[in-house]
Amino acid sequence: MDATSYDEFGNYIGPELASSSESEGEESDYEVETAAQAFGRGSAAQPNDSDEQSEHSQSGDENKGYGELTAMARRMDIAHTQIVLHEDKKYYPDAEEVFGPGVEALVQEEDTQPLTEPIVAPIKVRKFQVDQEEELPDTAYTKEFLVDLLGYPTMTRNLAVAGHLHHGKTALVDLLVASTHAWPDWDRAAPIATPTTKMSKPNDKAFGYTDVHQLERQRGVSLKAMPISLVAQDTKGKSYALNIMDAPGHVNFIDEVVASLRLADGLVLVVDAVEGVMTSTERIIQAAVRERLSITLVVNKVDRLILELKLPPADAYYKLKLTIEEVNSVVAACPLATPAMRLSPELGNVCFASASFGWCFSLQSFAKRYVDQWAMPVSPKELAKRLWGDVYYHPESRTFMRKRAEGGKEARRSFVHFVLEPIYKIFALVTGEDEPSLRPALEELGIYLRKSDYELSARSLLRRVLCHFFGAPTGFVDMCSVHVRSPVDNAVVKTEHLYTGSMDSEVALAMRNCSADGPLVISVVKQYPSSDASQFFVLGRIFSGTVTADQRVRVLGESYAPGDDEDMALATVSGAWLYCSRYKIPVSGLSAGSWVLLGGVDGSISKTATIFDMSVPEDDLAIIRPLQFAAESVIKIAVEPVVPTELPKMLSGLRKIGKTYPLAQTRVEESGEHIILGTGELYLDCIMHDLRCMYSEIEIKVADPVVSFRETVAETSALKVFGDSPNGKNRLTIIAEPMEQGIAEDIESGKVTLSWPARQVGQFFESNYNWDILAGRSIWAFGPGDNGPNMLSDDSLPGETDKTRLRTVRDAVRQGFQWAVREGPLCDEPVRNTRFRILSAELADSAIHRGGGQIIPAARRVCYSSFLTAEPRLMEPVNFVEIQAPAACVSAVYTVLGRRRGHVTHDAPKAGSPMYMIKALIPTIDSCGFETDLRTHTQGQAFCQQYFDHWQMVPGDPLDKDTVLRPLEPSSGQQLARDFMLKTRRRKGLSDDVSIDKFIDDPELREVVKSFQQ
Ligand SMILES: Nc1nc2c(ncn2[C@@H]2O[C@H](COP(=O)(O)OP(=O)(O)O)[C@@H](O)[C@H]2O)c(=O)[nH]1
Ligand SMILES: [Mg+2]
Repeated sequence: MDATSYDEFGNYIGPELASSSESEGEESDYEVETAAQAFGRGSAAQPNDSDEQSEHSQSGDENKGYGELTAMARRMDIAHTQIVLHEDKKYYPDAEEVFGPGVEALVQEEDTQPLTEPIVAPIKVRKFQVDQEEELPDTAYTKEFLVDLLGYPTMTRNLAVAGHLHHGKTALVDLLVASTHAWPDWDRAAPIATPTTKMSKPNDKAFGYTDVHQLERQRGVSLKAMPISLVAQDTKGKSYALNIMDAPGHVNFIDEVVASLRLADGLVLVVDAVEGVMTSTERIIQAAVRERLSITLVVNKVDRLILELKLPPADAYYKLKLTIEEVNSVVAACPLATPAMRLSPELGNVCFASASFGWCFSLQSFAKRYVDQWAMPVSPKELAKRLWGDVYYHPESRTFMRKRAEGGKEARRSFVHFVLEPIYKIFALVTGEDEPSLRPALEELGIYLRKSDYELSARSLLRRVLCHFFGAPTGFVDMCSVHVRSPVDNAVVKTEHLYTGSMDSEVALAMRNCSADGPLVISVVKQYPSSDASQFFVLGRIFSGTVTADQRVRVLGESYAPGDDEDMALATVSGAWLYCSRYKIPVSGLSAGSWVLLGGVDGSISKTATIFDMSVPEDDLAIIRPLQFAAESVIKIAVEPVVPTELPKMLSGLRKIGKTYPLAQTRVEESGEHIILGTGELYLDCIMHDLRCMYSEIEIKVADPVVSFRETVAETSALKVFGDSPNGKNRLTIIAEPMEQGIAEDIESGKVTLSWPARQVGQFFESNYNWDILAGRSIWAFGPGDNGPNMLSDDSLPGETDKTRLRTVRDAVRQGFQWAVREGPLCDEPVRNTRFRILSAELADSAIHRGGGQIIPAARRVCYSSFLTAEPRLMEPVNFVEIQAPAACVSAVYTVLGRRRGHVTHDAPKAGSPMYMIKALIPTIDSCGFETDLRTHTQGQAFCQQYFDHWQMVPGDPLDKDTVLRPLEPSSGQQLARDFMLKTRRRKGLSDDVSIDKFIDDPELREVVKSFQQ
């Protein structure tokens, strides 16, 4: 055996080739090739002429790998002529040689992975949205047509469907979906009656095309505003693209309603024909008027008048009219409302519906039926005008008249005769007759049903008949197309109302024209998680320009201001879709006037944002105003992971909660507690569900809910309190006093702001609060923030104080004030309704001794000490409660309220319904669990909705040390203030008592203050 024919592993390699220098080169070439192939780098085997060349190429960058290979090949070549020590022998290439530099090879001697952890983790299917459709469903139109139609803003309508809880908003949207989508479940399911207890709706799978969150299904109540875009035809057969937002009705979720209104051009208000206008309906109307939207009305559940209340048609007319008038009176009471906003069926801005029975009509669409069926020689519009109000039809003369009786004969109201009676007849027919007599009657009406249809339950059959009778909801489309402005027509109003930048810029101009070719501006108001909650999509309205996938954009957050671009990020749009709740239609681009769902841009967005494309110069950037809520988050819970090491998971979950709940706030208290603030129990409950199940998947401990408090003063400071700066060279004297009633609310609602010129501010307080003009002008700041309900004013006298010098430290004093009012001295809660007046100031001569470091802490301490000498008090939030209950339960309602410090402000029967309406006030801290309590005491017959209404002073002096608090006993009356303060302080990790010594250095002053306090 020739040893040279074999390599060191014993593999046959053939006889050695000639050993001239040239052939040596060839040989190494050959080996390079095999080696390269062996290492999976076939491409590295380029023709190579000589050794030298390969030597050179070692230094070249792109040939580096190749050079390495050559070197190795040579090593291998030398290997069998050289003596290599055992420990230096290298049989296998190492990881770096195989996979390239930077690769680490891990050799684990023992199994370090715990047994509980699978070696190959199974793929977890996370799905938090029900009934998501993977493929696009069949629709009566093609998706391309919908997207094309959206390119014509005049043919688009953006609508927000809102109203009180369970008045049938989702059912109305379902009706529109059912008339345009293939949705077998809807046809199959029977319409169900309105349940008596509102939250216990049976789990009816077919309903709620827009209710896709798991909790929405379980509880039968919408929790998130969900959009859907579809094409629908009006009575003339003209197609419109409708972008519809189905907003939740529960008062806790008013934030979702506000977000929907921001996207829309018109409100479709849904009101239950039996329950009528409720307080939350009023709040929605006010919000819509504030957002400058057109308002249209759908009176839903008309079937309840017939089936439940069994009203005769003439009375049903009055009930419907009453409901419409109730809405009108609320609209008229809004400060910005105009007479043109009046709602009335003959104007075309009111529809009647019974969404669960599948119909919705306007007078025009009903009139068109008559005109078409009897070939009448009038236009439907003319006929419709005569179908409402005090117009009577005289069958003998076949005329409409304003007079009721003529020639001794009583005529019937035209609405009753032409609209209600036919509907009543169908109801009577279908519920009263059997198939043999029913079939010919229906066929006379042009309704041909299948044999199997007659075997359905009465309700399903009724719905099928009514669906056939009324057809598609063309009347609804008529109403929206005429009475809701198109995005183009509404662009000027929307831009002027919302855009914070200059109205003359090119961007503003494009927005006002709703121009598809202008610079891209999108207002993002909502974020939706993907169905496995791993990423977020943002939903926004395009104000101008066209958005396309892969576009590079600037995302401005809420705190962006010109010159402060910290809250600005660059992002690339990863995809654009039309969002239809259960499916998403991918689009290559969408232009001004539509709504769009974007991926890839949510990274920097916490609540709302404004998106610009890169073509807009930085000087022109300005944000679209953040959402303004009439509500406040006052209930708070503290959360903590059960396993402390899982804190980071919880924090990232909390961030996601902030993204998806517009009004939720999360923050960390000084004690390290993580706090979530929400508007109510249901709101917080949903947050906790999402946090635990969707966003963090860890166990979380929750503390009992508490409320936020406010600190305030009841009197003017008992004496002038002064305080020195740390270097002792500056002295400020400040007193605190309560503000007149109403000022705090005016500041908060923006009725007065310090961005006005001083003269205007002076005039405001002069005319509204009888201040002298100088007092108004001397206001230095509101706080906390720009519109906080406290005030700092400079009331020093020019004789006593060097005003010019004082003005130099104005900013520092302001900062001290802001700091003080953000966290008050009683229990670190914000201060409210307090005015701090600077009476005098002695300041150091040289500027260096009166810098911010000296003045800010001094100002803060003096604010505190003046506050503590002015009878400090605690304020608590109070909820407004609206309770609907049958008359028999009213006394039980009073009992439950009485036990929770609540009191009734209004109690009366609701006209035209068997219910009583009770309005009451209840402290928020006692309102947790109120709803459950009420249900148990009234056997589930009473239903309540409550929301934050105002701040109210807690009885008692929080600093009164004589108050005795017994552990484990509820405090009452005058003890409450101290009880609340101590508990809050303990929770926050503060010492039990507020010592005034901390804020006053001067021993004499301290003695005086103490003597005052005793
Ligand atoms: N009788 C009757 N019940 C209805 C009608 N529309 C909706 N409902 C019922 O009212 C309840 C609430 O409806 P839903 O659409 O979820 O209310 P939303 O809270 O306004 O979205 C459901 O049980 C529906 O079946 C209607 O026209 N007539
Ligand atoms: Mg709903």
